[in-house]
Amino acid sequence: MERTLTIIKPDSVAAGNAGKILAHLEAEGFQVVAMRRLHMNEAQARAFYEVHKERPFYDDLVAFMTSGPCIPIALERDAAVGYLRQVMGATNPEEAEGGTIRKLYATNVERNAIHGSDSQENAAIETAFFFARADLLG
Ligand code: 3AN
Repeated sequence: MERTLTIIKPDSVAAGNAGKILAHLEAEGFQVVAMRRLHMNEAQARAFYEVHKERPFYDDLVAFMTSGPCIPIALERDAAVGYLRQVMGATNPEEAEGGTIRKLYATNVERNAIHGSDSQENAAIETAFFFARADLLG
């Protein structure tokens, strides 16, 4: 079994899509290991997206991610990292395949419904950002 990290982003929570997205993930074989709701502050959002700090969209991304509560979830499944990327769809929903979460629920390239870790290494780093070791045991 492999683990990855998703975030149901503020656009999805505000639109009332969190439950539908979680049901979609469960139907795709993901199990919830740990889950929480939080409204990120600016320092948290800047730190989470630090890899993008030189990108032109960084400040807007931080503003969006702090605009309301989000739901980080540690997920488990065979080949979880790659499979979540597949189920999630392309960053830009216009380019996402039919049936993917972003095709179904994203608004645009920024307000794109969910996050998914892009490697096993980043999954471990991002999971540790939101959850304590004790949350992840068992
Ligand atoms: P992904 O979420 O598909 O891994 P990343 O890691 O390249 O994509 O981007 C992280 C987040 O930054 C995206 N989920 C999206 O909210 C935002 N983002 C990415 N590219 C753009 C862009 N060109 N314009 C605005 N926001 C963007």
